[in-house]
Amino acid sequence: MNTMINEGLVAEHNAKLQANLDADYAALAGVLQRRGQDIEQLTALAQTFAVAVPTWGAGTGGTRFARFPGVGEPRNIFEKLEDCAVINQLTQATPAVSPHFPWDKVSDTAALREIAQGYGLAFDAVNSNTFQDQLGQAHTYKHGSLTSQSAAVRAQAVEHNIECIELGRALGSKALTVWVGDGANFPGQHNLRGALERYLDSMRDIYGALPADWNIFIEHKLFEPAFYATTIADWGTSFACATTLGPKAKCLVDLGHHAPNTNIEMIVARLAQFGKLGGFHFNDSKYGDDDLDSGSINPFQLFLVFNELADAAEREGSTFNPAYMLDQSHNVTDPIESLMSSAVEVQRAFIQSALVDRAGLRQLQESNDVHASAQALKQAFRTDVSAILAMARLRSGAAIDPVACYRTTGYREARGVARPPKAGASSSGIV
Ligand SMILES: [Mn+2]
Repeated sequence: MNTMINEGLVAEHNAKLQANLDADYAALAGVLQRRGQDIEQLTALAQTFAVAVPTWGAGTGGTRFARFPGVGEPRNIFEKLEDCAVINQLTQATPAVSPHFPWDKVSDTAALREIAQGYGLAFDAVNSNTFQDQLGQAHTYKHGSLTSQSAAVRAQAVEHNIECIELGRALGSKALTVWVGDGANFPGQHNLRGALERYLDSMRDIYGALPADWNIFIEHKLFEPAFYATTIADWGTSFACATTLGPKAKCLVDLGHHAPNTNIEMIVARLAQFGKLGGFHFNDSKYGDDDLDSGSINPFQLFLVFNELADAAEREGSTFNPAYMLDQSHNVTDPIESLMSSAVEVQRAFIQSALVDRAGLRQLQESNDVHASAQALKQAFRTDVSAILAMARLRSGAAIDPVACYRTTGYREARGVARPPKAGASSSGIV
């Protein structure tokens, strides 16, 4: 396998930190043993965790005000794959990438797949983009795409999504994520029901082009760029559309796409209950669709989401398999550092949720012991599982401390030389 980081550097890093890790691991093993939990099982579970990295996350995102490019940013999909390979090499938690078209479109898709495989990377859900115009495009999306009043615009948007499916097939992907910014900025701008009817008509055409073993994920978003009424604004609309379209259509939950204080874990429980939870875009936020690093603002919410996922997994068994993807915008950090630490934070919530004694919690709930029920979750959330995550990485050949290791490699500085800024190159595209 091709590695972007010299394996000797990773081994050197791990050798320096291993004695401390062994001590921390032994101490945590003792704490967990007193609770009747086996640390080895948890470490093995942590080694199975995987979350996909979005190709657009490898570059600096920027805001609507400005974009401040970082040093040695990737300028195309091949360079994005190099960075994704670094992230997976040092965390062993991100074995797949989620591409976004048309940015990641290349002339030889088979060659792209081979290069990714060379790094040990697969392709997760593909993402379409009808929220901005591309050079040479026949019709503008200024007034909508899948919901446009114009049949020609809708046809163009449908055709793009079908092309994404074809590209995804060639890459080995199994799902298409559709997010549209369609909606209205003013009351009266469009007919609220008519827009959703047109959306469903367009989506039926896309759904019809799905291979038998594919899913289509509907991503909702409360607002922006439509500030008055977004066509697919909430999980209820997403659920209704997914149900109308058929069994291959499922809902995608982006953690940043809800009103402040929304109980997202309850949405997760509802979608799981009715078999419509397709996947996640993990990120964090304080106010709106901030696209901040996962777990950086509200790690308890992330834990509670995974607590519902653990409950669903226990009920549904191996058929319950939602897609996990990061979806973040990195404006003031090195995207590689943000993506590595975010993958670890999502993995942390996954392991913390595994600490919950589910049978014990059910008993507490049945006996209406409210305080003890709440404490059962808090105890799991308060447990520092860092040593489990680090041991899982060590055993999988990754770095005990991914960011610290990355900083010893000089990778970013070397990319600064190898990737001089290119006029017109864009790596953004955050949904
Ligand atoms: Mn998203």
